[in-house]
Amino acid sequence: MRKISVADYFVEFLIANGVTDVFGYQGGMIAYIFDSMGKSQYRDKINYHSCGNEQGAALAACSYAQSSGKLGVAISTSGPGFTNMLTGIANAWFDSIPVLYVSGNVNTKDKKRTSGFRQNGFQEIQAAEMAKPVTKKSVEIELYTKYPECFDDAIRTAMTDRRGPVYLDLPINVCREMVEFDKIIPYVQPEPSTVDAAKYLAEISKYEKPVIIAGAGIKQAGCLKEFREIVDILGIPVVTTMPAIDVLPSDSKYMLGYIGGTARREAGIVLQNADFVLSIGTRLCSKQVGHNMLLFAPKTKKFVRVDIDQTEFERKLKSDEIEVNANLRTFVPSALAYLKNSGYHSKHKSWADNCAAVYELLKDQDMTKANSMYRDITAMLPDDVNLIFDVGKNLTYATQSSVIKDKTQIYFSAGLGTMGYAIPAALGTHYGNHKLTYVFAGDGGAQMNIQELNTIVKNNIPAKIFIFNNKALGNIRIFQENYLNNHFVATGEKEGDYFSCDFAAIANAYGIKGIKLADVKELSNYDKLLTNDEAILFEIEYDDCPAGPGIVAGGEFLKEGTGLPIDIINKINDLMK
Ligand SMILES: Cc1ncc(C[n+]2csc(CCOP(=O)(O)OP(=O)(O)O)c2C)c(N)n1
Ligand SMILES: [Mg+2]
Repeated sequence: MRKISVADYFVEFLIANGVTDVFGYQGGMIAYIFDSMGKSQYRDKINYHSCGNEQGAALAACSYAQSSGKLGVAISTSGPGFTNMLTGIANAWFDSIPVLYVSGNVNTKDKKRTSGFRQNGFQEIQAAEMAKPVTKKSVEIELYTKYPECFDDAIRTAMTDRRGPVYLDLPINVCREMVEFDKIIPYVQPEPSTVDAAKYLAEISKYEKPVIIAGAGIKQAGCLKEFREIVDILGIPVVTTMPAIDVLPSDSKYMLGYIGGTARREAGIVLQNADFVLSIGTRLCSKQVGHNMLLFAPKTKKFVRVDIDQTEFERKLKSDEIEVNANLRTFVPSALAYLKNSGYHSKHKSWADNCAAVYELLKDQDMTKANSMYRDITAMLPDDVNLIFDVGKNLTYATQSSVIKDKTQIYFSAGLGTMGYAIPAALGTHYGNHKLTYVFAGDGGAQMNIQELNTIVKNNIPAKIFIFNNKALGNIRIFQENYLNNHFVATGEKEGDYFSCDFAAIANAYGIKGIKLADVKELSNYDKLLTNDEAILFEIEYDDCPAGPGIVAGGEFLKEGTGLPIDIINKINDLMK
């Protein structure tokens, strides 16, 4: 039997579970945990990363988990430390990311509990209650809680089934308690129950225009390689959701881009003509499917939805949809085994070729200057890197036009859509998979967690950061154009009530080389800086431009929006017949 403090036990528990990185920020109520991580016996087994703000730490833990496949961990003090962290917790919740969030709290005897007054202990806050709606489990640890079981349950909950965050409220006196134990047994992922995918796959050959809708769950389940094999064997077009544009490289002949409100046209056109849809690894939120289900994939005769989370079927997309509640960790291998064992031969070459031809026809349509910038920059980047996007019109350009190479992975705040995600997320991907990370953000989003530039430079992280400075909250200006009669309030520097800044100068102040680019072509002068081991920030000032085609999900993708030449419309109509 060994006997150590709860704080030491917590650190040993993380180490036993393969956690090598913890993101956080100091404070009195979390000082015992930092103290333990700093002890010589743990120092070479676990790294703590002091961020500039708990929100940065909480978001870094998200991209760490996504890029490593491991549990993310972020820690903070009570009160404001916890409230700063809450945005990251919500991000992990909506994007199904397994992160353990821990914040300190006042002594258990000083908690206000159910009393009517606002606060008893200094910086006390009812964190567990606040975290409850955005976590799989939120636990207020009490004195004499069975601490080892509590930590085991936390990791199991975060990592099993549909993944997501767990929050632990860890009062300061609990950290000082002692735990007696023999050995820490690490969490082992249980095998999900098996599913027979054959009967759903066998259906495909009965239809003429089948399409796969692929979501980010494919990446989370770790079955990207098998998914790509399935696509090759089936030989049918794939449309993705916005967070899943990297499930196939951009140059795959089956890749048609993503669907939804900020998408380009090609995926929407193809989906509107599909007679069979297999949707896997996505909950298909309203941003992707629109609000009128009759307009979503309207010609579909069979719609198969595979989702790990039974509760998602409460939102019916089609009254006769086939609902398959399955973990892709078993569904995808089962589907692949069926295709291989049955010697499946694709019967859809001409349909797939026609869809690829639509893609080709539209490739240079709806391209704004900003779209071209994203296409040109990402084309210059090596394969097998991390691309992190922020939120705003810049995200639309990024997902519409980035060149995604074979092994490149993308990250952004999808469900929560939190500006300020991208810069701290570079910390997470760096420690998560040690691949080169490229950050793309707008001026508004970049300012929201700009303090993490300091964390990046002080930790010698070779993040390559691009700030697209249109001196405006461009995304909101679209809203003002469409719904508020061009009444631009608090969205543009030119109106004098929104303020951008000199990002290159700020980078220099933090100790990162900051370079202003008048034109993306100038990047070729800096090609070494794009791949070397130092951080760099490029600021690109440009005039705010539209984000085409501007068709809401469920709209008429061929006809609406910024408009297409009539000969292209006719050719596409012929191809989709
Ligand atoms: C934390 C947060 N606050 C506000 C918003 C609302 N919002 C969405 S996009 C956007 C504008 C983003 O501006 P910028 O980062 O400059 O990007 P741009 O649209 O100009 O490319 C705003 C304010 C948000 N998504 N997240
Ligand atoms: Mg902007």
